[in-house]
Amino acid sequence: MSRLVVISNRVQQLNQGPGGNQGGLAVALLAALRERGGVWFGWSGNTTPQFTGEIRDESEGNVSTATIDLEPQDIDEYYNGFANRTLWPLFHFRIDLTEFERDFAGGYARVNRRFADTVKPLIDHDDLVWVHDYHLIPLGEELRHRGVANRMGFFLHIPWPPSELLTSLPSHRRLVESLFAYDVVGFQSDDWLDSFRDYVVTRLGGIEGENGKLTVGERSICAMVAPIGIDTAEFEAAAVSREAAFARDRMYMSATGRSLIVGVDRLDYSKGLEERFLGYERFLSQHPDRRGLVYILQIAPPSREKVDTYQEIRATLDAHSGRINGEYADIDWVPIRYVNKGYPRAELAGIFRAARIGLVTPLRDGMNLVAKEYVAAQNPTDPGVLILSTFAGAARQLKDAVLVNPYSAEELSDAIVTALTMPREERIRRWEALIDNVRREDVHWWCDRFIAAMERVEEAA
Ligand code: ADQ
Repeated sequence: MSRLVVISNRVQQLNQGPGGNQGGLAVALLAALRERGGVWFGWSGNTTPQFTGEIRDESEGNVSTATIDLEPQDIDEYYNGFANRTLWPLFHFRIDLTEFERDFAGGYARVNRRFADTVKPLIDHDDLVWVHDYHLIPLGEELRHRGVANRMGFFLHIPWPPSELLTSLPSHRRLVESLFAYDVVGFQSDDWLDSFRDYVVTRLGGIEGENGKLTVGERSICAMVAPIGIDTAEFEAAAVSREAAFARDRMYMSATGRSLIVGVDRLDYSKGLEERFLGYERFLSQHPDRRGLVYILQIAPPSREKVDTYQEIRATLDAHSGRINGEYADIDWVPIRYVNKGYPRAELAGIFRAARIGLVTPLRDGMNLVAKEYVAAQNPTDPGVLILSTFAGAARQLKDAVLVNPYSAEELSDAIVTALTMPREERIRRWEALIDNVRREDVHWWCDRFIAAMERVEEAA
């Protein structure tokens, strides 16, 4: 069995122990690494005044992590620049927020070269190399230039934009061509793969073959859909743990007899938080009889705070929650509890289980794992209702959720009423269909599916 080399912007540290707070992705990748042996390589999160390429490694059995420090300029141009001011907004269809700076593109190329230079000596002849996400699209090509002939795959965790949007990126052609250095390129849903295929065929003159094969000039890739899942068994267990029960009781005691609506998202404009607050406000204004009987708990830990648009969305949400609470709160009831911090996974699972409604309404999302976590945490005999945006990759799998257009305050308001009044039998029926998918297509299934596709590739040259 070939070893695995995982490369991503950030690396999950080993040795987290049982009290650790690993997400499902880290759990699955570490499980695959332990099964095969291998290395996980990426940026340490630290800066250094002068890039040296020095690798810090840590190992545990047959698995190691290897990290490098980057210069402040790298972080400005590559991470806060091209990755999060250019690609992230553009790939989430927010051309209005996309910044096009040559310095960003230059820094992005430089950091990808730095990654390639430093990781290359860690790759053995027969290793499978699996690169993750938009930070590292050109890495495969940089590795090929350095003579790496291994089987290589790339997985995009975020959406792939329609060609009309992508072509607004000055370097769009080079970026897409560089993906042809990989052997396998994976997307979260059919929608994103369709957009990618459209670009390749209509703009690059690529040719479609069987089983996802796409050919441009001399190079062929296998382009596939591999929807990511969660570690469902782990999350289901977390939802009935002592920590979860404690969190659930805290929620119940603080709001006896009121229905909890929960939202948990990184504070990011792609998550549709502003529209969610406005939809909830519409619900409060249209249904005076229901005021006081429900409340929203919105948990939104800040992210990417160096990027201006993230400071702006934070200020906007502060303003909306303050205004809505000011307008509707009473001496014994607050309609929105808005919390800007992270919680341990078991507590989160308990909060999900206490919630009558899970509100997952991104404007655009590659997949969205919170939707799946909400489903996994429910009580099978009295499950809550998932309200899910049709623009999340997860909506392709979770068809039995109450699907909404998150831009429409009226639809959101109606969906809340539908969920609050849904009979128990219907809740159970929908939940059973949802959990069936969340269990079957979990994160281990996803990982195995992608690795199997890489294994099917004949060794390059
Ligand atoms: P994200 O945009 O980060 O991921 P998501 O899929 O929802 O979005 O994952 C977020 C994770 O962080 C979830 O596991 C959630 O429980 C956790 N989390 C969020 N807020 C938290 C809090 N306050 N406390 C503790 N944990 C919290 C990107 C893409 C997604 C894609 C994933 C995986 O944008 O579309 O689903 O990668 O591929």
